[in-house]
Amino acid sequence: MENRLISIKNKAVEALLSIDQMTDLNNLKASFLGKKGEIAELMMGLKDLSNEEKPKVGKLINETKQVLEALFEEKKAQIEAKEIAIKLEKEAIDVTLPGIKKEIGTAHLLSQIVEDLEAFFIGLGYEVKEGPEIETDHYNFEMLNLEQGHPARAMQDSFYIDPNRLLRTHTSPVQARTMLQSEGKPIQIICPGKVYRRDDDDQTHSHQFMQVEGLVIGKDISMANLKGTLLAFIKHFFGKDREIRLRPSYFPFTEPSVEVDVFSEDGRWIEVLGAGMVHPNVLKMGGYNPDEVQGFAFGIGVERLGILKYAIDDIRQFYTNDLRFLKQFKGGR
Ligand code: FA5
Repeated sequence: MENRLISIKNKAVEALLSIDQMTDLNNLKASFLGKKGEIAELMMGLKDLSNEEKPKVGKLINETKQVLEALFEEKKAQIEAKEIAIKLEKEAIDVTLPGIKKEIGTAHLLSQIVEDLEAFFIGLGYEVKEGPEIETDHYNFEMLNLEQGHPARAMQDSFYIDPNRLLRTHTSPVQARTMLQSEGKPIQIICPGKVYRRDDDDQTHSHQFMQVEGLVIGKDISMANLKGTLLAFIKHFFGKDREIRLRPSYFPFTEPSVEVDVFSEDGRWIEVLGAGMVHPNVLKMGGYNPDEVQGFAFGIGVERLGILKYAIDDIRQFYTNDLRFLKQFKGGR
């Protein structure tokens, strides 16, 4: 019997060496220590022994049973420890790993310039207005003293959708719309937005670009008010005393008219805006009496301002979405 018990013990030790899963352990334990296991089987055999042998053999079996139970407990603890270690490793967060950085974009340079202009003019008491990009011939030209067949229409070669509608060639139609809405009351507005022309693209021209229109109407408005406003704006925008010049010019909707050039870093005069005193015909069409009120107006080319301020070599840089270009301008919102 003793040999039998030793061999059971050895068998268990050997079997335990080869497993590392809890389910295998439970099965193995049942085959040795379960109700129908080897130990139970030996216990059953006790009844056939003599009264003298019974306690002796019973004791031996019990001892073996206890050894086996201890072995199984030990293995169970080992497997549990291993399972916890695996779980911990899987769920571990390495706080020293670099994080995932979210890149935060910035407003496009053109938007930054427009926002700067808006802030400046709002500070002077102006309101910001908007108008449609698809305009009627009526507002884009006729209300601005450019009737059908007027030779000056050729100055703004246009994209027509049908004989009456076109992509607006300038932001000036918002002047006419605002005058009609204001019903003779004083006006002080700016209007930023996109405009379109059949201009050939080059370093300083684009077929689509941005303007900021300005219109002031009231009593005793003079050319001196226009000049003072433009000089204050240019000083604000460039942050220093840039050299500028006002050139006499012609627009059908202003009289007298000027164009304003700013001296660039590479020694060129670059035209940034057109302006003038609102033509009496335009005032009349807008519902104002030119004998009682006067007005000045201007139309600023937004890209041209950017080109001058940041020494940008080509207007097309604004539209090609090259991040290397855009990332240089991280101001704004
Ligand atoms: C006008 O568009 C007039 N409506 C401006 C105006 C408003 C005059 C109110 C008087 C009173 P002009 O065509 O010159 O004018 O354009 C105004 C500005 O837009 C120019 O000075 C220039 O800065 C810019 N600009 C004109 N054409 C282009 C173009 N193709 N690409 C980029 N900028 C342009």
